[in-house]
Amino acid sequence: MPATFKKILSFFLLVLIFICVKAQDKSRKVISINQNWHFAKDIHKKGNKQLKYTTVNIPHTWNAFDVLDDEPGYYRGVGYYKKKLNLQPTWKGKKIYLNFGAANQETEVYLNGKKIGSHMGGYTGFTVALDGLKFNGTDEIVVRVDNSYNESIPPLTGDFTFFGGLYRNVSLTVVNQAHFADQTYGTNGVYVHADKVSNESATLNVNTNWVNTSSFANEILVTTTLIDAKSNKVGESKWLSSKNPSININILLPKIEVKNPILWSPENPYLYQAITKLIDYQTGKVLDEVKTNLGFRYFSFDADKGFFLNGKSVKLIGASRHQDFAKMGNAVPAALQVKDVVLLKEMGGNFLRVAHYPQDQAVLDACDRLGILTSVEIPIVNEITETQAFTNNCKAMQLEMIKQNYNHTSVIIWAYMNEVLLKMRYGKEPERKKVYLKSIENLAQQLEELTRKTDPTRYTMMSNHGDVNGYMNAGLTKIPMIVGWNLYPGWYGGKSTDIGPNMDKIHALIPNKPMMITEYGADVDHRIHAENPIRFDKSLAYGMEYHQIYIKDILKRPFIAGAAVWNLSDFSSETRSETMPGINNKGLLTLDRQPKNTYFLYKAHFNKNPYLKIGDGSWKLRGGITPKQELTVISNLDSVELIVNGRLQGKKGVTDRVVSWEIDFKSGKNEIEAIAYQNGKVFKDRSTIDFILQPQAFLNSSASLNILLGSQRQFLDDQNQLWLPSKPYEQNSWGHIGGEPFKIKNSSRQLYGSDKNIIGTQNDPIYQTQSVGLDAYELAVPKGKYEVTLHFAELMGNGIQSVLPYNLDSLVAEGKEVPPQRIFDVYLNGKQIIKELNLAAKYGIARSVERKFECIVADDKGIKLIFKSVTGKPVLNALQVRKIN
Ligand code: GCB
Repeated sequence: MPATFKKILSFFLLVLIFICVKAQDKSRKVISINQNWHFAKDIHKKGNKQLKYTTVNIPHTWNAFDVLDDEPGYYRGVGYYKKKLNLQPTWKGKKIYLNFGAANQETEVYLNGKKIGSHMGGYTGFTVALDGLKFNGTDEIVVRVDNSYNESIPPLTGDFTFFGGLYRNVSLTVVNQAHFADQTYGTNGVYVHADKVSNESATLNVNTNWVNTSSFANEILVTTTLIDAKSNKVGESKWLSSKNPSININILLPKIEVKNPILWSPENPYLYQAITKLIDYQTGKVLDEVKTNLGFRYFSFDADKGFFLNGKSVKLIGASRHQDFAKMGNAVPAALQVKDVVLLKEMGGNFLRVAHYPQDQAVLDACDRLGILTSVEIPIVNEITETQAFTNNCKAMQLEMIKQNYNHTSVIIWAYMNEVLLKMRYGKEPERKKVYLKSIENLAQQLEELTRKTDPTRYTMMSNHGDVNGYMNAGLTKIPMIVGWNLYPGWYGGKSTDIGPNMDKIHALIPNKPMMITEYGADVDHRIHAENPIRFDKSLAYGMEYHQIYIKDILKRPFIAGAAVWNLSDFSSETRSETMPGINNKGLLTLDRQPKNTYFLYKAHFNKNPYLKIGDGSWKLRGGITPKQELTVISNLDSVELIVNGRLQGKKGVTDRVVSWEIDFKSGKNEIEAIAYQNGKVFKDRSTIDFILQPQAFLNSSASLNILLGSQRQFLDDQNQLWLPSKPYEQNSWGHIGGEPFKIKNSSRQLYGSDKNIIGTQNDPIYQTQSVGLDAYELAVPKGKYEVTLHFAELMGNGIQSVLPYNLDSLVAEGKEVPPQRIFDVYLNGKQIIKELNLAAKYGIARSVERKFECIVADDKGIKLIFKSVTGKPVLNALQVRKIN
């Protein structure tokens, strides 16, 4: 080995030793134990004896994959995790805690076969003391987690998947016997908050809880040093105990006064740090040390003028967030969770509704760091159980939420009920219903009091659905300090333009209460496009229209303190059907966090930097029967020039951040460039879009055609095949003859096709629309050999899921559909290819059926499919024609 290399190596070794010694010196160690657990599902619910264990790493959920299949439902039961602990001999005599970021939803913890702790509720952290360790290499922990329904634990129901498992980090904390802790709430026991904050001064309060498990006899000194972002000391506070301090101590340190604090805000999320130490006064030895980041800010809500931060009016704009991610369920590494906050920040958002439950500490850490204000809530969703056990669990959760997130500067609101009148119980028993409503009011009142008492520095909030009178009559709008409204006109009911007038009405009815729109949104399936968007088509274009209207109306009204889009990203909701079964598509981002056009729209509105984006840039494969189609550019610049395939389309002014051109696409690749100028700077965006021009008289040698019947949308399927809407037949062209688009009314809602989960396919939109009662399908094609594929699914009748699972305008959906009475034959160029097809009887309701045929066209009569009824009306959902020779 060359001498210089040796030198470098020994230098690094020295550094490593130094780092290790430093780490060992630390009075408090937190050691991740996420790796190498043994896991087994208790599918027989018989205990863990005959279970088959596999090795997993945490975060882990046992539902990551069973929600991906086509069948609705997922495993809700027991799972066991076990692990041998790797304990360092130097930890003997120390206090060791086992920390869980969360486990969904009931947990029991065993050490060497003995139960040492338990926890109820899936979304808050908890800590178990590891007392009685043997330190002989055999210490083993077993964690039993159960995500079954439990009527005592919220959420009882909800539009999201209750993934089970140890889905947040698990760690050990090793501390001296005298240490900071507030074990009841799973925190380190140090709580900081600032008051009397202004530009000139601020007061920092540090409340410490510490335990002295081995009855440490010396006096103990507790200190907090406040440092700024450059590590300059800004203030200090000290407290000295008497000798023989007691076992549990709660001490509020003398206040720290700070002069001219740099205030925390979305523009400047400036963080200080409080370093709090527990010191042996005699020896000076630091027994424990906890570091807490904090910012100084003051804020208020006003019923007429909205939200104020540090004395300035600020409109809260952002989104709600669920914690799951594509193919991971809720077991998502912290880095990905932080990325969500970064995406929200880049969008120009300043607000995150952490919904419908507390989330990973990494999320709020990121909000503190990036300047995103937040509200956090416990998961009382849709309904309650009127029992003491349920009430107790709600209160315990509320306390855990507040204590565990207390130090986050970003938090300004604690919330506790979401649409609690949505699943109204006892609808047909008025007297019993009154009692139920009273129970809800009581629970709300108790949670409100508990919250205000535990944390008087923040606001409280409850989020209601659109039944304004219902909430007022139930006394619920009086209780919280802010009322949040989840409003969906233009989606579940009404028109998008109703949002402004609706809010005016609510403000007039409850004039003294600050309010926010805590939810609004429309399903947008990123695979679906429409030239003439309509409600429920799930197209990007409809989502754009919807959000444009809402943004305008929200910005116009100062009394709307803030608004949070539902949702930042698509999320798992196993009970949903619709175009992507199991997923709620209201995200601005997809489940794997790809931005949709709606995200770009928010970015153009709220990110102050110059911005230009070809909105339809991600629609990389599109088509139509004419080359003329609209192309949208999203920008916050005044005007934009568009160049298509080298030809300037002219410059246009931008209105409400959007500008569109009708352009002539050519078949094949189209090079698109958008250009804008501001203050001598040039901004550009480019995109290449493949266009399939589907001529009226089609079919050259390589052509193929994928057609949706009863639909007006374009669909890009998972195999990247483009499906275009059918059209009525014209001579020398192609199209359907006869038939009506399938339509079903779900209560007062006219759905787009069907919302049923189509079994046997991931490309549900191919089957969710159909032509009913069609006579024929004709295609004028040149001579040759063709493959003709017919796609069917019976859409009528009660299949797996026949109604919208979520019923926000409290309309009772019709549960029953008339069972189909339909049998039909199909002929291809005169030859019978399908005889007496009875989809319902043969395949069941809502199951995809694909039938492929070949035909040779020898004359110039083309392809003709004839549909003949035996009983009822024939149907066809989609059709593919491909020239194979
Ligand atoms: C709501 C609920 C939320 C749902 C959302 C929707 O009002 O609070 O949990 O996911 O509507 O998309 O229907």
